[in-house]
Amino acid sequence: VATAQWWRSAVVYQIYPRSFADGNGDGIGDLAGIRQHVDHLVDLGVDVVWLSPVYPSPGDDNGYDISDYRGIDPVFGTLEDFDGLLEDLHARGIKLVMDLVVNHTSDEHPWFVDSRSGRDKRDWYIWRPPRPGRVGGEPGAEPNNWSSFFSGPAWQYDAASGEYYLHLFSARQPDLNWENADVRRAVYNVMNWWLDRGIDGFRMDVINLISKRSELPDGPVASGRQLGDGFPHYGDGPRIHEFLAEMRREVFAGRPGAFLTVGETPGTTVDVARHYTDPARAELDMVFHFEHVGVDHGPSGKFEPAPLAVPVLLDVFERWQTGLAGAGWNSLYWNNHDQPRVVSRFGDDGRFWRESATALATALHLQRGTPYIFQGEEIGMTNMPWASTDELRDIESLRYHAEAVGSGLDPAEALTRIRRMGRDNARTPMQWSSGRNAGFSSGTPWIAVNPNAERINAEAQRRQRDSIFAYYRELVRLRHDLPVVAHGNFVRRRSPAADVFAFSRRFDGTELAVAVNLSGRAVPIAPLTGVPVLANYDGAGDPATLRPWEARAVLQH
Ligand code: ISL
Ligand code: CA
Repeated sequence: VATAQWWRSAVVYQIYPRSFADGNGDGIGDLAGIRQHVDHLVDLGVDVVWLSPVYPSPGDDNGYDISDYRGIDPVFGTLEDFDGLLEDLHARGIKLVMDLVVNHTSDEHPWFVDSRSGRDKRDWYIWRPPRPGRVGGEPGAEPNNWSSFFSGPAWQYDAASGEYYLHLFSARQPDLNWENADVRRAVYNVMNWWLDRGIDGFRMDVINLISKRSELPDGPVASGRQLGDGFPHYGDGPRIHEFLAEMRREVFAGRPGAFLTVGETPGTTVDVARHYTDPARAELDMVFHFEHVGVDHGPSGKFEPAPLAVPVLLDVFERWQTGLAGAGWNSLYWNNHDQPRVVSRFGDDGRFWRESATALATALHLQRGTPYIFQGEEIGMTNMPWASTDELRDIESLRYHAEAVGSGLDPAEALTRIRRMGRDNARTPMQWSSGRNAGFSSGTPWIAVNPNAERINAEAQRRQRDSIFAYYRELVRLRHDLPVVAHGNFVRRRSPAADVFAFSRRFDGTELAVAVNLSGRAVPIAPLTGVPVLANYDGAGDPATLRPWEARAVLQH
């Protein structure tokens, strides 16, 4: 296996810096805090850290609105602190991947300030006049009907010029115009600047949205909705493969080292993802697709409740595993800073908390692909029992609440939906200990600490043999130690029970067989034959039955 694909046997750990560890007591996580917890990453055994944005930012979307691509926001520290963190990680054999947010900038970025004032960089963003016959600024005068990901139209009127600018996310996140070669060159310069500083790659925010159809046509309007869906005109857009190949040439070609590029690609399909990740095409190493985290979304979006059907989830996994076999590579994730906590979402964070967290981890980590662990997932952190909107910080949830209540939804129901799906569930402080503020900060945390920190925390689990943390450590070790986990093919096994995920992996004469019960009931299985390598229950149990949320893996030579 080519060393160029070193990430096949790697596990990535995502740090959301604002919520990881606060080094200076101002209530906000920072680089100094991360440096105090490198041992935790070493214990877990991860190979790579993906660091969510730490660049200067007004903070409209917690750092995903960047006003300077070549600096560190003072709230997180300094460039010296950053270099120190990079050195600490490298000294322990851990690589560092930065977040690259270049579909849009902050409205305070000097490029946009220049563009808005109509100077040289006007064409660096996407400006359009009002719809013909309409007066700019009036409802419905937007250049097209696209909605923003954060509610409302994707256009902001600028009275000074009489034009609108496009923002797929908040109005404070104007979209860059990738049609302009100067924009592309400026982005590649930023990437080269960070790589020259020693980092090991990039996670690329909504990278499959950067190429818009220049005519910007109206999108389809779902029944009962006002605004349209622009995705067909900007998702996996017309020049996306060209741009990614150009980026690869301008940034990575000829650069010595072992890098990782992972694209965040909402809405992409298996067929397009095979193109993105086929090594022969030299675009991206892997992408995050969203199909498995969309299975419990209702027709009107993520906040509309829809029950999980486990067989649907498993079919999604199977389709991506087989679809990217041969050429291409999967990223494997349950959680990130945008998703609710998986043990609460697809597991059982009450009675079967430990069993379901470890079962879900097994189902993911033993697939073919590169697993990502989001901070706190390795200790089974749960969703937060948000008591009121005052506790919420996320722009998406707050906008959703205002819009939904504005159109007649009961405020209590809106909050219930946010409690289930809101992004702040992922952003409560990392639970280091049972102490004050869960050991996250000596000050007042910027967002509430989950009251269950007393019971669920890293300090306790690092001491326990049968903790969720110990189990994740074992999963990481298996990927490192067993070539079949890193390189084996994937074959789904039919199972007598619909809620069982059964599959095998084969490599070089070795077969790994896996069976995971994704339900809280005992279910029948076809017995696995081989040497047990992993189990989340003590004692063998009945070979033909999986206990609630039981996971087993065996090896045959
Ligand atoms: O969580 C979502 C809203 O339902 C996703 O659609 C999310 O907005 C989308 O995955 C893009 O996410 C990325 O870009 C956003 C940022 O808010 C997210 O935190 C980031 O991961 C804009 O930069
Ligand atoms: Ca701080």
